[in-house]
Amino acid sequence: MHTIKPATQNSGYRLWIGYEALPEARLRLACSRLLSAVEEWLPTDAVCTQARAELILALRSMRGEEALALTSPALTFSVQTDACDLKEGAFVWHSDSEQGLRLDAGDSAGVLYGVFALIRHLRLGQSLETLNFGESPFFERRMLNHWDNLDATFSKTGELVERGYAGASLFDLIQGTTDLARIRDYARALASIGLNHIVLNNVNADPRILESTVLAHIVPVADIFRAWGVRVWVSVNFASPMRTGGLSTADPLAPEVRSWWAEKCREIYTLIPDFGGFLVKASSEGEPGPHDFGRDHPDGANMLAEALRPHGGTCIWRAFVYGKIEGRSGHAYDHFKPLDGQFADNVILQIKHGPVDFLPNEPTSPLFGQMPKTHQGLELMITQEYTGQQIHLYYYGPLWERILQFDTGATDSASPTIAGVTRKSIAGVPNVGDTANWCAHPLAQANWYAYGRMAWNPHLGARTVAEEWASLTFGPDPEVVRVVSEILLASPDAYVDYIGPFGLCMLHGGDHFSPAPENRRYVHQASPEGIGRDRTRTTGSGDTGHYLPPHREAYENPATCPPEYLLYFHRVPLTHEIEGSPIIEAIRQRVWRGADQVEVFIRDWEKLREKIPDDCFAATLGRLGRQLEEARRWAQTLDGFFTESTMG
Ligand code: GCV
Repeated sequence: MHTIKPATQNSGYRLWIGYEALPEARLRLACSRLLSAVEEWLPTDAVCTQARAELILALRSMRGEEALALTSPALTFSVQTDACDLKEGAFVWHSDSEQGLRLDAGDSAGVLYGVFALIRHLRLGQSLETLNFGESPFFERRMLNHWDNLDATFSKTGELVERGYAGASLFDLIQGTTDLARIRDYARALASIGLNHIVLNNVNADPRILESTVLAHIVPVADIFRAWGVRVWVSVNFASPMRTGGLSTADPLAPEVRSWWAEKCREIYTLIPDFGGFLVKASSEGEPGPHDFGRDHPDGANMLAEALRPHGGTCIWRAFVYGKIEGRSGHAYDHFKPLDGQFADNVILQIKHGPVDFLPNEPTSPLFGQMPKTHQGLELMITQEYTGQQIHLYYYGPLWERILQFDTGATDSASPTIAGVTRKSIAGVPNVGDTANWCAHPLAQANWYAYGRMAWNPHLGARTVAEEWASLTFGPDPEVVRVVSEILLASPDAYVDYIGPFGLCMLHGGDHFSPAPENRRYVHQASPEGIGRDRTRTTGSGDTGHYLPPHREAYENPATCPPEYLLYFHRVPLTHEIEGSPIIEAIRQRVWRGADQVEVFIRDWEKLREKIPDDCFAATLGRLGRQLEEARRWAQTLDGFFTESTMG
């Protein structure tokens, strides 16, 4: 099988939806036979119009140049958009090689997703004759939460996109000069992987987002997203009634505050009738919130929910709160669990995957599954704040697979996995910016793709998704698919090995990138007597007790605690054996093993020189080279630091 090597600059702009002629003649023929029937389809709304245009674009490209249509009769094609037994976004393809294809969907979005699925199946080499299949999205809201600042004046971290590593924001909502052509390409990419909600601005929210001029600038952006089945949201600043509304308070129980929000919602929904709602970070990391007025989280969330309710909107309230930094892992649990049952029905409590933050080497948050009377949502990072900032390669698929399928132990839920208890909503902080190839690191696109695919179907598995992405992005050459997906799949373990094995998390400096284990001694407590943080019930902070059985018992005992969380939950003596060596020796072996693995990635990537577009090949190689330097720096630092700190 051959791969055509496109030599275009910025080949990464096309993402996984740059269609080439299909390699197999029978598939090219099938595309050709279908095309004329699809051209006759007369859609009745904007979303189906996009679906039709996408299918025509794909069929024309995939059939290649030959006039194959001349040799075979055309197929028929029909679409039903109101199949009443199908839920929102769901679809079923019925195919008959003699006759043609029929697409049944629950709504227009289902038609669009059905079209993208058909194209994907054909590009992955499946034939039309076997295309009798249906799909239904798992999560109701499959969201992106942009952390884009309106401009640099509000940026706390000095970044236009907070924790963004791929250039500036795609939006310009203050001046209203957003590049709408690029937004169209962005919206198309989101639809191609089933994403259906987007929050445009940072949760550290600039109050100006609710000013009328800014709302007017959101309208054309929302119009584009709507045509691709994506609903727009904004993050709001809890003190907006004071900061932009001229009121003297933002107390959620004050009548004038409630009226202000109700009026603001009326204004928004007049402009954007399908507006999704508000995302809120409140009483967290210095952001204003109900606590400033002597109230609690439900008072704040329910007040916003009430203003949104008449319009069908939702309030997503974040559970990311912490008090004293050392007690951070237990804070959200202690605070929110007692509030179960107090949130309105159109509030979703959005919980980060980890109890500390988005760390790749911490356990899952114990809050999941423990608030049965509250809608819970899952928050993930696609951007790589703690996973190498798009300089290092870190494929999130394996971590997300583990999180989504983690059985919380909740006995009152029919589906007690984290995915099961957060079905209402999944959110990812995106890794894109205005850089030409979207994500800066060419292989970081795999994370964006994986997020959408796993939000659609959390049972897909990291390997399947990596292989799909590699094939759709670089073509079906088996060597390319194998090498790329093996590198992706090995990347998270390699990274965690050199930045903090066995649950040694947060060893980075304030930049969240470089090693600085001396900064937070409380997380590792390395000394000649031992290493690790005691979070047990018997002798430590008690965090193990936050989990439901069987995890509560498993985490409590070093013998049954999963090795990847050992030093997160336990302080062990230096003689503690793991992987056949005393703990410090095992740490040393792991950090160097991780760094060495990056050399393997480079050697493997080199094998693809002739098969990957030049710009993508070179950019990836450059980033892997930089990663190797950084990985060795990590290994050197941790090896030296832990050796020294534990010497008697
Ligand atoms: C948006 C971490 C990040 C902050 C982020 C915060 C949050 O602390 O470093 O940049 O702020 O999480 O999730 O609110």
